[in-house]
Amino acid sequence: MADNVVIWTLDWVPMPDGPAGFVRDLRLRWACEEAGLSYEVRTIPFEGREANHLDRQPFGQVPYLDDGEIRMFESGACLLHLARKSEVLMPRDPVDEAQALQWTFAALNSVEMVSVPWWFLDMTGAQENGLTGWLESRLSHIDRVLSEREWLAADRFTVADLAMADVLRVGKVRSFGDRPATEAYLSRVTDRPAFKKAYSDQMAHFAAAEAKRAQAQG
Ligand SMILES: N[C@@H](CCC(=O)N[C@@H](CS)C(=O)NCC(=O)O)C(=O)O
Repeated sequence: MADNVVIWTLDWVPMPDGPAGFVRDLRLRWACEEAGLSYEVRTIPFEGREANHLDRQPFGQVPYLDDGEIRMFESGACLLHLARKSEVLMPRDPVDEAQALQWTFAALNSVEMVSVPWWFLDMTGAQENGLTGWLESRLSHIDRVLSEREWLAADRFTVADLAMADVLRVGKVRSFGDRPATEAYLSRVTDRPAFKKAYSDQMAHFAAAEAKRAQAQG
């Protein structure tokens, strides 16, 4: 059993228009980078992903992680697990901790819960998918919050900002409407060295997979 955190992701995703740079293993890489935790990344095959790891992720998705005897799926749950290891991600003060928890769930359950079906339906060409007004409302509320504060909780970066920024930085969502406070927030968060490292590692991982695949296809 590995004594460091193992982050599982796909061995390949379609390039160049696929999700490289946005696969949710990035959240876990980023959290480990922020917290200074040692980790390794392992892969499962993209082909057959619907069925080839259901014992680890019951919906056939990634990411999931190993940490000693602990095996977990759902990026949010994995983030909170990692956040317990480092005050960088999760404040120890109970009031600040409650704020960070609250905003982490807001990212995943109030914003991503709307943004993912919105961009997915938009991508399929649905003209008015009924979610636009809902998303507009969520994004403008967040923009208002971000116009009044630099960080979501504890007056500093926490796991809540990691989750919220990862939800909001999706290209389609980011370019939908004009939200200066959100844009400034995203620049601030994605300028962090830990994000940059996680992002460039994920891009390198999928670029290498693409090159290997192209070579094999010859
Ligand atoms: N709620 C899950 C969502 C996981 C998810 O959507 N994973 C994507 C990659 S970012 C995936 O595995 N997609 C492949 C598929 O659904 O076939 C989480 O946050 O972990």
